[in-house]
Amino acid sequence: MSKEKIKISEDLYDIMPSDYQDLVRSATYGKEDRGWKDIGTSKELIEQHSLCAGCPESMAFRYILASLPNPEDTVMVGSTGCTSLVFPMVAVHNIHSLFGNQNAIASGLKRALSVRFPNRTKDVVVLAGDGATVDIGLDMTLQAWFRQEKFTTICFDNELYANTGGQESGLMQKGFVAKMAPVGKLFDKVRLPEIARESGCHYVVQCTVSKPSVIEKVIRNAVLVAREIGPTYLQLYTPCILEIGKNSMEGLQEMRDSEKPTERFAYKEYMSEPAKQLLAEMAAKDKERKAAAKQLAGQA
Ligand SMILES: Cc1ncc(C[n+]2csc(CCOP(=O)(O)OP(=O)(O)O)c2C)c(N)n1
Ligand code: SF4
Ligand SMILES: [Mg+2]
Repeated sequence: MSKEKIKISEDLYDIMPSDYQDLVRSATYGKEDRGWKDIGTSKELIEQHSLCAGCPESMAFRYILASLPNPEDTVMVGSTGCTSLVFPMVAVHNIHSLFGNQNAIASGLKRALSVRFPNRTKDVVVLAGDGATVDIGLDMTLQAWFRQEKFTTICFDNELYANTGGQESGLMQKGFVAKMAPVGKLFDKVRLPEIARESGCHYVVQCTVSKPSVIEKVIRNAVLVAREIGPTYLQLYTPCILEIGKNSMEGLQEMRDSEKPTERFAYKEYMSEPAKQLLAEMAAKDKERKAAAKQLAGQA
């Protein structure tokens, strides 16, 4: 594990923005117990990113990037939308795909990486909006799950097409009126977590990004299960504060309100039997490793 893969060429170092130099210098590559607690002393996302001030997608990006178990051997696949504008500013390899095609691209990428690097573990993680995942890309999303492709799909669910000004999406809640959808949504929110489970995903979680510790846990679980068993899916509520008329300080409260047990983003988790077994084995090994490290530190 090393930072080699994101190192800036010496010839170009002095002309790279200082922010970018900082991104490379402070990324927590190579750290075994990396996680959200590193945020503050580490850097995974340039501060001058392209999202609106206070957009919960930026928190979500930070928590996810800090929690990837193996960032130096991870490739993220993005799709058009507010999320895609952020990818040039992160310290993880990534590729952009045509809107909606992200799970097809990720399928080919994952297979190609296994052939090219047979002796290395390479993780692939898709990160796309609800429009890309559920509407225009639904066919590609489902087919990747049916084929049991071994990568994680993350949907930033802001319940509309934010980047193009607020059109209706399948994940929009019933009755919601958006700037470019004046009639109001006529149907309930599509139950994609349930569809994911029924389409072969081995680990599925729906939650908000209000708690970094929760995001760290679900990201690690989703990536490790995808690596060993098969497709996994995370649906994260990242409200578009611009569209729902909140100011930059109000995104967190919006998520807290929406994750109450009776609300539409109450925490929901599903694991297949093989996934349960794998995660239990991994937790036991992790406990052993930490106990051994503690003992060693005590002897020193
Ligand atoms: C093939 C194609 N179709 C349509 C568009 C226009 N387009 C760009 S972003 C977007 C909506 C994105 O919505 P979502 O996936 O929910 O992401 P968000 O912006 O909400 O994060 C659309 C329709 C495009 N760029 N390419
Ligand atoms: S338009 Fe909405 S989702 Fe996009 S960056 Fe702004 S607040 Fe975030
Ligand atoms: Mg969206």
